[in-house]
Amino acid sequence: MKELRDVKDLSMDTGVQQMLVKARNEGIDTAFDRASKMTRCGFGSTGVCCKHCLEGPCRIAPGGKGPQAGICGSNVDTIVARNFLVNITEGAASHAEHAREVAHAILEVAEGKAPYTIQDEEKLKSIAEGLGLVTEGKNINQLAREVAHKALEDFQKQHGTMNWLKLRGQAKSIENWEKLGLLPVNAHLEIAKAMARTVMGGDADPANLLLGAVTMGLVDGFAGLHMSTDLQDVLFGTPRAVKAKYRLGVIREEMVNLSVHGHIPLLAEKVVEWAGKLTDKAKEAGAQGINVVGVCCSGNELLMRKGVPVATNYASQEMPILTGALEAMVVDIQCIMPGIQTVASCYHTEIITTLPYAKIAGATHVEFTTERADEAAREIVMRAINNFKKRDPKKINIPQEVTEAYAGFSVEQIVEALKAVNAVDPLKPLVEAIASGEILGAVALVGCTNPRVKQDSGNVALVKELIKNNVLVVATGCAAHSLGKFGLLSPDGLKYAGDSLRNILTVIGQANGLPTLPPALHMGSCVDNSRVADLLTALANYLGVAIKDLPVAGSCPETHHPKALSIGTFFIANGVDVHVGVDPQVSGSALVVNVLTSDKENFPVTTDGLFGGKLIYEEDPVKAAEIILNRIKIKRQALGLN
Ligand code: BF8
Ligand code: SF4
Repeated sequence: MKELRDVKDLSMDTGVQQMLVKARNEGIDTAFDRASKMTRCGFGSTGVCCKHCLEGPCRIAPGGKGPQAGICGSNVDTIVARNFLVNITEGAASHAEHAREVAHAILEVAEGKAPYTIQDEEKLKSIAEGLGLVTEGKNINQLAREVAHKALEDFQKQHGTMNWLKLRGQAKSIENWEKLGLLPVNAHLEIAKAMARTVMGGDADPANLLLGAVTMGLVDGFAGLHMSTDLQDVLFGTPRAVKAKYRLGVIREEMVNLSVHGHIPLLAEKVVEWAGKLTDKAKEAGAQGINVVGVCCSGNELLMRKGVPVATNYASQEMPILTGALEAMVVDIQCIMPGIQTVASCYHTEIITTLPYAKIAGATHVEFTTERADEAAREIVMRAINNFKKRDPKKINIPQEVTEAYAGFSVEQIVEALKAVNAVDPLKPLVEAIASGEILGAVALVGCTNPRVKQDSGNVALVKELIKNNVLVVATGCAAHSLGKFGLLSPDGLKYAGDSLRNILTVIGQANGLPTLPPALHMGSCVDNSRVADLLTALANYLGVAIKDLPVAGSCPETHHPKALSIGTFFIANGVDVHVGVDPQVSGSALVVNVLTSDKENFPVTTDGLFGGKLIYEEDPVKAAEIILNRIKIKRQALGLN
């Protein structure tokens, strides 16, 4: 058995370290300690293990020693490419389901069957127009119904390509995908096709499988990310700048604490609403009120739109329970560790699952449907209130640290902030700063934390290095939470920025009545990487170039989920370099590595050659920043900028 690591090596977050010590003292296993004990499988981690039929598992031995083909004759390139496509499909399916749930909810709202009210009518109208719908003379519900039908068509149509791809894709990117024959028809069809081609006896051409992965990246980007963000903004409002708090210290001893964890805001929003309505019941139970805190991407959704505090990000999702002051954790889907139930069983905390296809054995299940959203949310909040009295005071230990952060930087909010500098031509100051080199380029810090990596360390170190070099940083997902926890979403963090970046952020901030903008702009949850794509599209269109020409990149230093890979594939398809700091499990195939990283000179087919963007795998965040900076400089040169 491997030895447990020092808690200081597991997370940068002192509150998390404090909870890890508590867990060990109480004999409770956490993801961090399970990661220390888990040996990495050499076959799985290089992608060479195939389990696509019962002749296997077949695994290809490295270095040419041992079997070089599976029993069916699949070679290592086919096996690795097939596994990669399965990974991307899992990610895309997660996001497509998310988007479909929201599209379906909008339809129900339009038909008066679900208790939500459309918050951003203007965005609904602009989406409807973008989809080619006639808006004149139609009321909001009629329009919402038609938009929902257009969204649901992206899961049904049999010809052409997805409506949302045409709505949100940049013209030059679409042209390239069409030329390469990569346009997805509908999300469900492509997901089914990917399953069919990766089954035993399906597609055995590694290059073709990798192109299939690109199509799946487009499914993720348009029928996942873009559709989710667009429809969520319609339903819950487009985010505007908010100030909020981060870290485990947001859990309050005197309150009923309820954490919302997962992804789809249909649940999270209703829980917040009902927490507001049931304050009196909490007081009757002896608490001062109800404190909703966010975890992971549901946390991001609530932070962006409502300024709800964030307790923690992915790898440390068990820690809020260990404070002994969390009455309930309500979850929907994606990135929910089953381990939370094991930890909760040692405390009074109730884990509440809500989706029929995402249950956890031992947890309470309160089925959440949009039709009965109010009843379900009320029951969830009441359960939390009823658990308040079951606390064990001896077990309560809440880390005290809290940091402040700004969030809510939708594209609409960014443009509005820029309008304070140039009302007529808002993008001009930004583009000029990039052209002059005052801003070297832009990087989106995205994705996760991973219990195998010292939590937050990669995300924070990489961003410090980038902003020192005057790179504008935007952030999403759990990586944005890392920045929030360590002051990089607050004006304080500007001390790490290079002079010219600091000046520009200060000018824009002051034009908006703030001391300065933070060094990194929080753009939302993982599906809100669509906002990053929208910003790139706006910049590319302004300059009359393709997205691939822009001096920009994406980076996911602490990757953990297949969704991060499918999002990354979407950006590579748009010609954006994507860095991952965790092994993407393809190293067993030189062919797959060469296609994706495009590092080998004169290799016949590369993502860089086809799309203008490539995969960068580097575990050291400082070295990764250097590689990213060099690529940004190359793209600047190609644009004629020095
Ligand atoms: O969709 S950032 S750990 S919670 S996968 Fe998961 Fe990664 Fe967090 Fe959000 Ni995204
Ligand atoms: Fe082995 Fe081929 Fe079956 Fe994979 S599909 S398990 S390589 S026989």
